[in-house]
Amino acid sequence: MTGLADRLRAGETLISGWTQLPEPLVPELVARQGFDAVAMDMQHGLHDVQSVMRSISAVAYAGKPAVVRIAVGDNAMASRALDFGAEAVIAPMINTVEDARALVAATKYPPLGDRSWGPIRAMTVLGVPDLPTQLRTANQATVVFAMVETARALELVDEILAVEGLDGVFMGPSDLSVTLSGGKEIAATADWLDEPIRRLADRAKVAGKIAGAFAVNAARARFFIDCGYRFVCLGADQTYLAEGAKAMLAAARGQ
Ligand code: 3PY
Ligand code: MG
Repeated sequence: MTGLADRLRAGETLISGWTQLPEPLVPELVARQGFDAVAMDMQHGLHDVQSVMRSISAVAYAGKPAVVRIAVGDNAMASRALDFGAEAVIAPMINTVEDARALVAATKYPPLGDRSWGPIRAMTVLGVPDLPTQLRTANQATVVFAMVETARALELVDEILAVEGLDGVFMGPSDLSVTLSGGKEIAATADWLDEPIRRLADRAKVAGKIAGAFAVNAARARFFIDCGYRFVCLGADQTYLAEGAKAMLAAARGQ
């Protein structure tokens, strides 16, 4: 199986599932529904270190790459997620060049960063044959996304994109709506976000980096893809469950 990084670097557009429930059977089930990858959310989701470690294995068992969104500033966890076998890390609220540099330092081996050595579990999950291969390939085989989801980050987008070793930026439309409206609105699908959303994809393209985004629904996923986003995370496990249950029940009631 070609890895997530290779597919994204080759220019493919991928749609990932998103999970928040701290139970490895859920990401495995999501992985088997045809998504290109599955993300575990440690920022707003209920995942913890144990559930992420076990979920990465469950997603690998389903033949898909695992992605982890860490909590704000938790670069130690970013490094651990890669050591557990995650192929990509999404870091929220990257608002300064220093935030982006610290993220790269934790997630890339020298000379790009200071990632500490200890990848035995990752090598087992990903089938890396030996230590020299891991050292030679890991920086290129892992994708590190900085979330650009605030007014502050948008102002610095070119500088953040220029940080060496950072593979891409990732749009968080909810936080963007809250910060751009000065705390007056939460509106992940509002029309007035379209311009900054398009701008982020355009700036990433100019910088030669990958643009990712979180889509609250399928229509929004289509919009992000049309804007040039190539790693789109769609919905979340709690929504899949709730909407599937409601639709099935309504159909059974003839509604
Ligand atoms: C946002 O929309 O702010 C996100 O972080 C998506 O998960
Ligand atoms: Mg956010």
